[in-house]
Amino acid sequence: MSFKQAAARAGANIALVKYWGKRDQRLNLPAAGSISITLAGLETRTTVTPDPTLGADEFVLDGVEQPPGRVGAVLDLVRERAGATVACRVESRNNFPTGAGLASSASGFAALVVAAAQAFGLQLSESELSGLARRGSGSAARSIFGGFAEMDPGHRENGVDAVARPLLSAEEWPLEVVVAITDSGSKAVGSRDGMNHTMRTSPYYPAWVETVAEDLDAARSAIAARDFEALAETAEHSALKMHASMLAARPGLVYWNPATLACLHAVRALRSAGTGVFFTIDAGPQLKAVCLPGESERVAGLLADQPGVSDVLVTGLGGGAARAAVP
Ligand code: 2P0
Repeated sequence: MSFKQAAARAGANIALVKYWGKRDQRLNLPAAGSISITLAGLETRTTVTPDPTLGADEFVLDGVEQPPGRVGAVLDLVRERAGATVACRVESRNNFPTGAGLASSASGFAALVVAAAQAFGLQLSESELSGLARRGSGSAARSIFGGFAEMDPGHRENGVDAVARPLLSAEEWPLEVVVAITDSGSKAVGSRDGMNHTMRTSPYYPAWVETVAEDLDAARSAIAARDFEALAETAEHSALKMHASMLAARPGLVYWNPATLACLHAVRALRSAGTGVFFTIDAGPQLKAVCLPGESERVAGLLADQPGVSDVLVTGLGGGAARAAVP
């Protein structure tokens, strides 16, 4: 069995039609599909070093040793395919704050599977990489692809059809993204716990799951037609509907803070006044504003002025997960 050190990079992604809930916990199969954009400027770089002298996997995130947890579980899947048993050291760096609703697990697991597959000499299709990334984190399946990507929930019990696919490249519709940072600390309830709590206790969860398919159809059509207004309407609806399902959980999950809400109203006012921008909010307090090309500077200026906003990040859409030079 041959193995070698390998590295990869992957961009974070932001869902425009949200993923919130699972149909299978063990295989991490989503209850419904989702559609996202992959970002250029927020990325994870990961190096996988197989090392026969290690007794167990090691995982270092942003210079801090972590329990290998799900990283080790995904490495097990890669090793199983490769017929290997050697332990690995995994070193990962995010160029954005970890754990604050900026989906570091998405870019993290996408980069991990690309690097690990290469480290163990596996030639995997993007679809296979997407399925492997999903086992680490559902949203990571989408970060294998650049631009606009759609996650299919699949129907098979073994989950082989629960993978993402590309819809449109970044170059074909180069939207811009402004992230308003309203709190850079780690979130109180992680996505996985939050979605499981919502599934168990929210009376609105069944309605959420039942209505995702129509949002996917609308978003897919809007993306194909480059219809920004239609995409804006669908994406804001999906985000607010997801948060409504969380708010109705017991106890309710409230990821927003006053600055999140100030940004939401600012974005709505801008769009009413003719600027091509819409908001989305994930399982954290940051607000993400998606803009037509050329609008992000103005949007960033306005969001930076909202009370409680500590920073704004401006970026565009980027490519899919890819091998990188070993640092
Ligand atoms: C999304 N989020 O579609 C949604 C919106 C957060 C809010 O995907 O349990 O960390 O690892 O599959 O991928 C976050 O969920 O959850 C997420 P797991 P993940 O982007």
